[in-house]
Amino acid sequence: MKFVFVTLFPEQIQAAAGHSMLKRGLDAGLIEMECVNPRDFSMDRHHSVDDAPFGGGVGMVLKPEPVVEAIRAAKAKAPGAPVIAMSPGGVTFRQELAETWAREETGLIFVCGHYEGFDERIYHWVDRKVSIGDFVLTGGELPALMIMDAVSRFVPGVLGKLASAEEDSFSSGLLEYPQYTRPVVFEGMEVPEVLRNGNHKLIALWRRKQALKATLLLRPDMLPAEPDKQDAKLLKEIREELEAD
Ligand code: 4GO
Repeated sequence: MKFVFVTLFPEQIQAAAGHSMLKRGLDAGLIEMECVNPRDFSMDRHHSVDDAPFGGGVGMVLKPEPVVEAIRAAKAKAPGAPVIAMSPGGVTFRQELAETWAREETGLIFVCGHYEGFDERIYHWVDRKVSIGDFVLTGGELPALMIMDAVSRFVPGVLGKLASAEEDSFSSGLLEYPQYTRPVVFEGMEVPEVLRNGNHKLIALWRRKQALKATLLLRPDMLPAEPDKQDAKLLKEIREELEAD
């Protein structure tokens, strides 16, 4: 999977990709990353990439010529890859989209804006606008990096041999159950007995119940509309226990 960033700040991308799992994935060649800087395609004397908005108003707008030339260069580096503009007005990015892109695409091109955004005409070269949530940032780099991270977790090998992105929260449709490691007692708080007795059936049941409980309390919108028999029983128990508290 190749990620190409159209960005005025390639150092920000390089810095974020130089650690932990992404670094390992890049070093192993499982994922690739490249940056294309619109400033390198600016033809005027000062290499300017922005200009004042027509019609007046505050701030600066990114000029179309250097951005579109940078998108063309990015397309040459990742043929067939969708061109994604990071924008608070785009469709909200979700786990399912991360999974789909990892499965179906060989590359992704992220177009990262700054200042007051792009000249509207660049969107002729963009396949879709994507947002990571309902808030405005100073640039599209952080959202694009988050998407690269979420997609990379689904690229085989990036998480390592044993871990699997399909098994974790959101992909399973529920929030994560609580995890514990040593020590058994920390500051008076004990690891639940069931996790220490080696009964794998009971452990699986306890984890399912905790995942349902976390989802009920924090993201009830994510609960299955028609739970199976076991989930229905666990949810009934959880509701009764919460009422007793
Ligand atoms: C994306 C880009 C927020 C998001 C952005 C988001 N802010 N919620 N800012 O995904 C053009 C100028 C957009 C700065 C960019």
